Amino acid sequence: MSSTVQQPAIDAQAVLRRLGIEPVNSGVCWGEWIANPSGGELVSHSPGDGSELARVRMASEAEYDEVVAQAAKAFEKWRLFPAPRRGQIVREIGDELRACKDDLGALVTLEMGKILAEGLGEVQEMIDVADFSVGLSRQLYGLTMPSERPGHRMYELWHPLGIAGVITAFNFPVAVWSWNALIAMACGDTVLWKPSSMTPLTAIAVQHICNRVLDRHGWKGVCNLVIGSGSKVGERMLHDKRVPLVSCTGSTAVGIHVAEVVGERLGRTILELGGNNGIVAMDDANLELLVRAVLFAAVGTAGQRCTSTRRLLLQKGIAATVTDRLIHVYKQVPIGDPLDAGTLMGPLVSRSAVQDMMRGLERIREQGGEILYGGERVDLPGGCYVQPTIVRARHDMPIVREEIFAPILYVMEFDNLDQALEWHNEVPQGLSSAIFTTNVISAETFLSARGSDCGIANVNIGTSGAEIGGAFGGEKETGGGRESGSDSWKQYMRRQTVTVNMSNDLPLSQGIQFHI
Ligand code: UN1
Repeated sequence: MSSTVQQPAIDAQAVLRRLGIEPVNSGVCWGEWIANPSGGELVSHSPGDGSELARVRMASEAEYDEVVAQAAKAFEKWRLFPAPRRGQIVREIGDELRACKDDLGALVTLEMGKILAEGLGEVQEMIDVADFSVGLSRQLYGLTMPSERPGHRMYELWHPLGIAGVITAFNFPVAVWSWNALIAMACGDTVLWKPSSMTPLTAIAVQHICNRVLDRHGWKGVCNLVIGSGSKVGERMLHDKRVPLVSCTGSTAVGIHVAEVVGERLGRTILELGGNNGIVAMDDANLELLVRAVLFAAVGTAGQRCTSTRRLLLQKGIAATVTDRLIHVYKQVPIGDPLDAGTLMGPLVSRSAVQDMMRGLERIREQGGEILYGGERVDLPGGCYVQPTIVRARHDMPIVREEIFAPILYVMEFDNLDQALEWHNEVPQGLSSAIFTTNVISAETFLSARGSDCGIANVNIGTSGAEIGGAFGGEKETGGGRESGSDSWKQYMRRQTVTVNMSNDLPLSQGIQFHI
């Protein structure tokens, strides 16, 4: 391990300025920023060095209501604006994102702590979603189906749904908004965003970008921002019948609450909750690829992706070699300022995240886990740095079933694929998974109905770093939601099944006769 303390290559103040961030900002906007909102003040700190970046005035319940009223009003018109023209507006948002990719990527790094390469990757993910969404705006296809009745025609129409509520987490502070918002916009919905209180500035920067584009076209109330406390603004959104869909990324505990409250009013939810992702590595795996993939998936984003690899199941023939190689590479991971191009692992998001990791490690030790590498804090400015950690674990340690949002990798040794599948699937979460093998039978078994039970299953690729074109999400306690690519768009629309009678008769379906 080498620790680096260097002057950041990027001027944080200049980045903030270029993105429209002031020392004190309104966090409430419906196209117009609400001046000096009254829901209290939030201070955004950089986990990279603990410094204050800026302050944000949060929404009170009354200001939340004002924004929702504007979003509802805008929906009345936006839903009638032709979808391909909505797509053009999304395209311009994509262009603006391209133009400010460096700054927005740097702000993600400054505010959340992921390394710059990953901050830039996150903005690229938004650009990719924008491109996808532009195409989608001309492809909101419904099926047609043959009617069983003579002289009848059946087909389905997809209509805009309403206001899409989007609750995002700190770890992907802008990409996850784009998965929802840019698709929802093409679908004709207006969007109400409640970002994590840990990353308000990235949200404000994105709102400025959207405002710029929407203003040019005379639209207000299409993209809306309400930064506020979960207990006030978040709860109000969950209970709000004007918001027919709430898409929430967060912990399983939060997701259960969202499902209960929104479900009670029969609103829709899209839930993207905890992951506890495993890689199964067979004796015949390409070990070069495996070690590189584990490094990115377990150490990348300091283990704070919902797709991070947390469990590495090694077949016994390669277990010792792979474990040794991993310890060797873990020792060389440069930890330090996430803005520094040489850094591979930045800080955790906050000091309380460091405490959670340390408490987790105590429980791991109590349950018989053996720390093979890491497990310590790293003394760098801000106090949010830790070592990436490898633990020799047993699959039946209770803590292995939990998601600890930190760079802790459990290594376990198995005998055969059947045992590996059993262990792989026995955790309550079901987001992402992978197998490393050069044997087609092992690979196909992993992908079969008795294989991985996750929403994402990869072969010879780690568990993180999914492309936007597929549907993203997982099963079991991950919540069942799907976002971003494939046909995820359907959740942001309402389906109308249409039957048209072009005859002069009234035949009934199922052959029913009903005459006087
Ligand atoms: C998340 O961690 O919430 O697949 C999202 C990935 C990224 C998205 C992660 N494309 O790792």
